[in-house]
Amino acid sequence: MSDVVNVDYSTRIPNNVGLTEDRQVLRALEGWHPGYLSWWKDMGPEGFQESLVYLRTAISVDTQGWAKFDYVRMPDYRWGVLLAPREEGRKVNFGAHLGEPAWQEAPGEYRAMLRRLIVIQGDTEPASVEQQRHLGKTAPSLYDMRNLFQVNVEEGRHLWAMVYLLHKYFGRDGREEADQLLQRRSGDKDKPRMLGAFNEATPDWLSFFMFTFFTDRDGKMQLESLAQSGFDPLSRTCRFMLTEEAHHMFVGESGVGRVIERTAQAMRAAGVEDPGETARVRALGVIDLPTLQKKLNLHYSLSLDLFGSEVSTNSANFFNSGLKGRFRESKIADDHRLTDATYPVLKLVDGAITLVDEPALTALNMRLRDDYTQDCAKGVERWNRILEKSGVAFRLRLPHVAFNRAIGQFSRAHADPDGQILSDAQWAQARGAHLPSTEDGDFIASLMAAETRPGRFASWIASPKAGIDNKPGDFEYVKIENS
Ligand code: BYC
Repeated sequence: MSDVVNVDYSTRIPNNVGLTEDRQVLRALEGWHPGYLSWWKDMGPEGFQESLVYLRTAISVDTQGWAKFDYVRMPDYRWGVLLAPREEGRKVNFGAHLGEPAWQEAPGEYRAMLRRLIVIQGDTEPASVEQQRHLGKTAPSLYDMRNLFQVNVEEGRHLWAMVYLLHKYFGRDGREEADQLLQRRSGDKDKPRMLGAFNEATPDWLSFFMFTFFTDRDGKMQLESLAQSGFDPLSRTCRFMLTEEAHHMFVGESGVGRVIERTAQAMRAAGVEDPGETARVRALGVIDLPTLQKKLNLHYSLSLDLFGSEVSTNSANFFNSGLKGRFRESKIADDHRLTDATYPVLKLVDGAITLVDEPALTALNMRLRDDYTQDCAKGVERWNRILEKSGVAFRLRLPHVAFNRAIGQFSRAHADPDGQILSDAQWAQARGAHLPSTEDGDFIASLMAAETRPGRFASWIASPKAGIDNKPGDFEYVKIENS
């Protein structure tokens, strides 16, 4: 464990924001660091804190520095403050301030709104670490264990990224918010994390892979939108976070893909043709495809809730004020003000799901959610190609956006995965067919036994196509005996 009293912070925190000369912020971060480490110890990965993990550490944002691989004990990981390089002459690219120089300080009139956006983004990062803290003990391989820990330390770094902005640009209330980010806890009754999906459990590795596919992808969409921000330090921070985020989604997509591949292999080898014969498939020690679909339904619908209400004045204000743009705003060919534009929004009208044109400004959450759905659909297609190649007669699909929602238009109704509105009684009956039941969870849990021999994988998941950092198949990604 590092000696937090005598840490040389100017070298300890890799940064490209001139921390050594910025005494005030350096002191604020020094003050925050012990609390962070104690949070990491209490709420970070359970066990393995003294193990040597083959991790990628970002020490600068250039191609040489952003992916340095080496063995590191997680508490000694160098959580850096790294922003994408400043673009000379960058402007506000959308909203009422379109064309004005981007802000290098928090704009006074939007300070509270901006702080809230940063705090919400910051809150999700430690939340996901808390949700995943038990998983190390049941890792299906050292390769997967290493990927879990990589995701965890980087979510920690993303928290640092937001805390830096709070300390640097928001003075005393920023410091208070930074402290509170270490106080809330995922799933806690009294001090929950801010957004719904971040208070759900991540009970097993299939959930972890689904989470990194679906929920980290919400992260990607939100970060892409914040990367457009007229508040330049937020934009630069998010741009660099996105480079790390790509690996998280790779972990999710390839993780689920490997589960599918293994199930298909086992079914073929045993001559099981009907994917609906779940008992026979489960007896092979793999996860049956209908259960996989249920997990997908759950994680997709929880992640849709993270986009907020379809029609939202908050989202209009975020955009108008130049703080949060659309997905890849600068590549969209329109006026970037949206004062007269409309956007079709799916709404519940007289009990029926109907497309209604709404002012584009208030429909920005819906638009981002649509972009997200398209991005998810491409991944699902790639999963289905694995099934197709294996000759298994089953296809995964995204459920309708009205399915299982707790936020927005459809939180007031029940719908099945096809978007048929159901009565309470119909939903009570149908629920078990579309969402994981306790029994499904118990079955998955029964497969979750750790496989810690280098190069070996649990029965329910195929090996990856390539190692991390081009390492060979039997590479010891985590040296557990060091614990
Ligand atoms: N749960 O106008 P509304 C990531 C609240 S993930 C609970 O509908 P708005 C990551 C909302 O706060 C990306 N509450 O929505 C992934 C508001 O409360 P107040 C995280 C919710 O504000 C994996 C009220 O309901 N980043 O990075 O337009 C691992 C009415 O809100 C929820 C961001 O989200 C919910 N699901 O949009 C690690 C970006 N949804 O103000 C990391 C920053 C809404 O009335 N956040 N509410 O008290 C935002 O842009 C927006 O706040 C939201 C909501 C898109 C979240």
